[in-house]
Parts: sequence; C-alpha cells; structure tokens
Amino acid sequence: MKIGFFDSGIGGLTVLSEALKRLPHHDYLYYADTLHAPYGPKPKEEVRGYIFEAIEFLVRKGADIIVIACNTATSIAVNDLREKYQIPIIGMEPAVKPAIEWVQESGKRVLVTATPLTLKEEKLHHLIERLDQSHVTDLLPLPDLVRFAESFDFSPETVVPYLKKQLVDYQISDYGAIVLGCTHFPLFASSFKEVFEPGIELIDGSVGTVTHLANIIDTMKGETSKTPTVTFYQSGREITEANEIKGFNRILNQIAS
Ligand code: DGN
Repeated sequence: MKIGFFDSGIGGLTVLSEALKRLPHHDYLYYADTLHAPYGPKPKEEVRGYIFEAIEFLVRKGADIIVIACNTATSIAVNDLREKYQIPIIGMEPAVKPAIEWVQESGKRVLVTATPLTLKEEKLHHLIERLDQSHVTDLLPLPDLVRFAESFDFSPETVVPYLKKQLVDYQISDYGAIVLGCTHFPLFASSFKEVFEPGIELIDGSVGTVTHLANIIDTMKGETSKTPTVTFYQSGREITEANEIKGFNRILNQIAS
C-alpha cells in the first residue's frame, strides 16, 4: 500500500517516524510544502488552497491513504477533503485527552501549544469544551518554532529564550503536561524540558494518529511491500522527487534515536 503523508514542511516527519516504526512494510510518500511554509500565520483561505493542491498531488501519485501530518491543515480542511476524496484521510488531533488524564491526580494544569491558526479554529475549542470539565487547560501559540525548524535551527540558544519570552504571562510551575499540538514541536522536546519542570509530560498526537492509521490499514487488507520505500516530494517552482531532501533522513534518524 502507498501511504501519503503531508505537512507544510519537516514537522510531519515526527509522525512519519512513528509510522515507520510501527508499520514498516508499506511504501510512504511524504510531501513537504516548503514553498508555502509556515502555514500558521497565513490567511485560512490561502492555506486551504495549498492543502488541496498537495493532497491532489499525492492522490495522483497513487496514495491509497492520506495522513495529514499537520494540525493546522487538519483543523481547516480535513472535512472538505473527506468530502472530495474517496480514499481514507486521517488527520491530527491535539492530544488534549491524554494530557488532561495525566494531570488529574496532581492538580496541575495543561498547556496546549500549537500554531495560531490551530488555536483559533472551532475544532480545538469544541474538543476542549467536551473534555476539560475542570477547566485546567490554557492555550499558547508558538508560531516561531515552525520557522526555526524549517531553517533547521534546533539550538537551545535560540529556542529556550523564545519559549521563556512567550511564557512571561504564564506560571511555569502550574503545568504538569504540555500538548505539542503542532507536528513540528516534538523536534524541540529538549528545550521544552529545559524551560519547564524536569517531570513535565510532553504529549503529541503522533501515537494516536498512527494507531488510527494501523486500524484503517487492517480494515483495507491492503498488500504489504517486500521492498518498502520512502519517497519525498518538496514543493517549489517544480516539485522535487527524491529519496532524500536536504536533511530529511537525518531528522528522521534523530527522531527515531
Ligand atoms: N506542522 C504544522 C502543524 O502541525 O500545525 C505546522 C504548520 C505550519 O506551517 N505552521
């Protein structure tokens, strides 16, 4: 089976890595829309157009299933995409539920971090209303993390001061769990740990999404691949196709290690 992954850039590699670990016997297509990243600060209608172009591309390349490995794209387009395409389209969901469960005993709070677009969307607000009966959830947009990741800048010297600045109005010791509601954010796990208490729990949506993917693959009874491959595509004036795009494999190996 061909499984298409899509993100604005390298963030979706955090989800692809989980998929390769648990479902290694398939062919993967990974489309990074780096020409238009970051999506978070852009108008919704503009981003929606980019998402439809990317998904159309993956469908034309023969994807049997699509994983939208981007919370922002999921929030603003997943329902419309499911109406347009017959193949299964799996989205991301910020891992609010496990985070609330995690802090229940301790009386600590949950901080949901994501892009400004994801935090503005009704989808997330409905999720929090449904799950957070004790009102322990706060929201924090962190748009610059996507920018840092896309320029491959993961250095704590850049990231830690940025996080601290964004958190000036928050009481850091209040939090017991952080929801990494953007697929780029797990790439900065060590800086989050440095800023918050060492025991902080960082929770992202990749495990939930890949579990969903595994269940769907089971129901489709699709064939496995004897020689599984990962092919990367990158948007630009022309779309690049390659087995490696500037450091993608290095990031995948880092996440896996
Ligand atoms: N990785 C995307 C997400 O999960 O929201 C970030 C999108 C962007 O380009 N800002």
